[in-house]
Amino acid sequence: MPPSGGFHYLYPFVIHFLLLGCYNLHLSSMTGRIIKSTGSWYDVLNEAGEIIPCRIKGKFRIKGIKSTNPVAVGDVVQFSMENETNGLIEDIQDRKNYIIRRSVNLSKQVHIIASNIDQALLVVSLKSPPTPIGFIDRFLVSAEAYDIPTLIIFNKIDLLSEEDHQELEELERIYRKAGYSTLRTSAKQNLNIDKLQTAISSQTSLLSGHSGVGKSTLINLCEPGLELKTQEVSDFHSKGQHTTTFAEMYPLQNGGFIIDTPGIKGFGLVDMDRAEIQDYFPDIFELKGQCKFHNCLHEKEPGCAVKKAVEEGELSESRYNNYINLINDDEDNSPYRKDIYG
Ligand SMILES: Nc1nc2c(ncn2[C@@H]2O[C@H](COP(=O)(O)OP(=O)(O)OP(=O)(O)O)[C@@H](O)[C@H]2O)c(=O)[nH]1
Ligand SMILES: [Mg+2]
Ligand SMILES: [Zn+2]
Repeated sequence: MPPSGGFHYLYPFVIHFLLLGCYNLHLSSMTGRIIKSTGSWYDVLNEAGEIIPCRIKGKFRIKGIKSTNPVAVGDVVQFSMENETNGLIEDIQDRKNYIIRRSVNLSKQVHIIASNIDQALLVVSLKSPPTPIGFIDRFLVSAEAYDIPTLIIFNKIDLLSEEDHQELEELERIYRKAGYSTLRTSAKQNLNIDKLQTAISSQTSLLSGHSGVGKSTLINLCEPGLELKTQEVSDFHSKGQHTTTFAEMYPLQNGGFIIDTPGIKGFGLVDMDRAEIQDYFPDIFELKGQCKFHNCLHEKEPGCAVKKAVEEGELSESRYNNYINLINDDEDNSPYRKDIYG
């Protein structure tokens, strides 16, 4: 006779509740957010702050886009428990926005880097490695197309010579004039990390930029507990690898999320009409109403207010030239179109 024998009449009820519990596990749908995706498994952060490894139930088709990944970091999903530890993703809530790149080999397919983003932080370094200005404009066009505000972070300020500083000031002037906020940082000297912390607080922010510009290093400084892997630029160049290998979202202690991504080399514009591209250059968009022709593409048309602004030094030549490069982008031959991680 067990010491608690007096309660044996409760056993059928206990078993009944246990069974009911398991039954409910299958039936009740919960809401969570995808914070990591590794092949066929997804980490879902539930409303209680727990991480539940989940698989996908069936196939998802996303209206309008053919993507290589059906579920992306940042997605809000409905899921149910398939057993005590693992869940099944049943549905994806409509995405507020998303940022995509063309997939490496399948030119018609895209890869969703992340979704439901409040802001993008484009990390740029003028040195070690230098970020081409064409890449900055291409990224900004994509973010504008999805209505994602972008803060441009010039990192590795400690490496700049006096001459480099002049170039930096020129870039800051160009992008501020186009309506973007910019921030100078040095992870090495702890410069403006407090400002970066303020900028990311209570927001879902996506960090993007070339490999080695310091994305993971900056996140580690903003949120010290994370200890993300980082690597010397010379080390990964010799190995031809980037350090962060897939996008992952981290909850911040003071609210909000930060998404670290692998460095991208090219950034293909997806499904954009030639005539539409100017709308994603705020500094060109502002002038287009003053052109003689309403359908002016600002190439060789007479009475073009955009070209006049370039001649008068009101619009930067680099922004204009990058715009012209984008509208004349040859889908098959452009190096950017191949969009290789690097
Ligand atoms: N001098 C200097 N070095 C920096 C700074 N920020 C980062 N680094 C160094 O740059 C190297 C690359 O930094 P990571 O944070 O790994 O770069 P990443 O952008 O995350 O690279 P991927 O994950 O490959 O995309 C590391 O050795 C960092 O210590 C900085 O402000 N100044
Ligand atoms: Mg990294
Ligand atoms: Zn024009």
